[in-house]
Amino acid sequence: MTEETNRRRRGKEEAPPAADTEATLAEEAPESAQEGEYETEDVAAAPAEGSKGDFLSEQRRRESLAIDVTRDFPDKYRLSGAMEGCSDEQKLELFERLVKLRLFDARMRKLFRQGRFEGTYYSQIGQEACDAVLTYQMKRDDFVGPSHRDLGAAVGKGVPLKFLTAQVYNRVDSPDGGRYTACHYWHPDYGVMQPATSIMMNWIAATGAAFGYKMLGKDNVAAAFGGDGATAHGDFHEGCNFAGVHRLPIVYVIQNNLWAESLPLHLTSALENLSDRAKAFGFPGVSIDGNDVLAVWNATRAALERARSGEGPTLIEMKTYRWFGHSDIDPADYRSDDEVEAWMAKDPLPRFSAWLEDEGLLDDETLGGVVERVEEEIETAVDFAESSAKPGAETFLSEVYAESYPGFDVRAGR
Ligand SMILES: Cc1ncc(C[n+]2csc(CCOP(=O)(O)OP(=O)(O)O)c2C)c(N)n1
Ligand SMILES: [Mg+2]
Repeated sequence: MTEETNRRRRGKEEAPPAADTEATLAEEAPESAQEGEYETEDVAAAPAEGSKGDFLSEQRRRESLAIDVTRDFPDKYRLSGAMEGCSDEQKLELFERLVKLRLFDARMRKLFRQGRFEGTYYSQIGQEACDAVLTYQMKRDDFVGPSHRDLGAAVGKGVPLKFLTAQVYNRVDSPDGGRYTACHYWHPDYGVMQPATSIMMNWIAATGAAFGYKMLGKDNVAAAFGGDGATAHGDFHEGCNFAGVHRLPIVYVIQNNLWAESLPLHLTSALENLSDRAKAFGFPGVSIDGNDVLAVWNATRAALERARSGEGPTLIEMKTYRWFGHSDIDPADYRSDDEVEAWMAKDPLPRFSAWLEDEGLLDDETLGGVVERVEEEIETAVDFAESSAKPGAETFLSEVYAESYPGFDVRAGR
């Protein structure tokens, strides 16, 4: 670390960061694993250059940095200012949700490498502030339309981790009964819809929910989340246009992480600020640092108030970055190491924790309590998911058709 790095915590140099957390997150193969069946630390013990071992050790390096939520960062990214209308209790509760997102994500990444669940895993690490800070402020019966990288949308709104873990594992205790792609997080009781595989379906659904609220005269609001790449999809434009015409109670969030799978932003849009797109729809657009919790809080709070008071939609572009591949089957070698490192230095969690320390709200003891509670919830959630059954083939068409399909016995599956 250079001189410009701030050092905030006593004994930081001596003590390895978040040692307890790392110990708990150590990769343990399940008891049932045959030798060689699951990844172990040995895979990366002596990597040859350019080998798979090299790649895995780099993944692990990033993961151990990610879970050190009070690590040092360049002074230029230090936060200052206020969180409008946010109580001290709320600031700490929000911090705990962000830590939960980070540690859960790191844990799921390891469990995926161990083969504990199938398919793939879409990591949100680096982008947590963009969705959780908004949905944390919503009422439980408000509507959230998340996308495929929006673990935070559900956790911010209070969905317990056990349901989300069962979703990743495709088990019957998932709200979808274990019949859908991993990381498409939702829970109907918390007003969070399940993202569809087709990008921006959620944008349209949230717009429809906002239209419904307006027609029924309710004071609810909706929020929709999408990526930079998704703003080139027709549904983005149709949804925004409709919301502008009818001044709907909705907050639209673009999480601009510079890439859509391997497609760079400059091949998606010629704009520098994607919030400029709002001009075409007749409502305000704003671009902010999506890794600055204070900026995200203040912008989303204002947009939610605007929506709830009947003034109409807002489009917020949050500039952010995913630390890992599009999903965990993507090595993301289309990005440069320098680009990744530059964004890792802007990690939203250490920036927010340093601000909380400056405000006198966070100390080592408080942090220890947060990490302990979060780790306990994660482990309980993993146990819950792993002991939940896999769905049987007979459930394949359950809840697909409202009534039986002509010529087909839905219950019998034939
Ligand atoms: C209509 C549609 N087209 C393509 C895909 C495949 N797909 C899934 S995610 C994705 C990239 C989305 O990029 P972006 O909107 O920037 O979100 P990010 O993954 O970066 O969070 C693509 C192309 C899809 N699911 N639906
Ligand atoms: Mg993107």
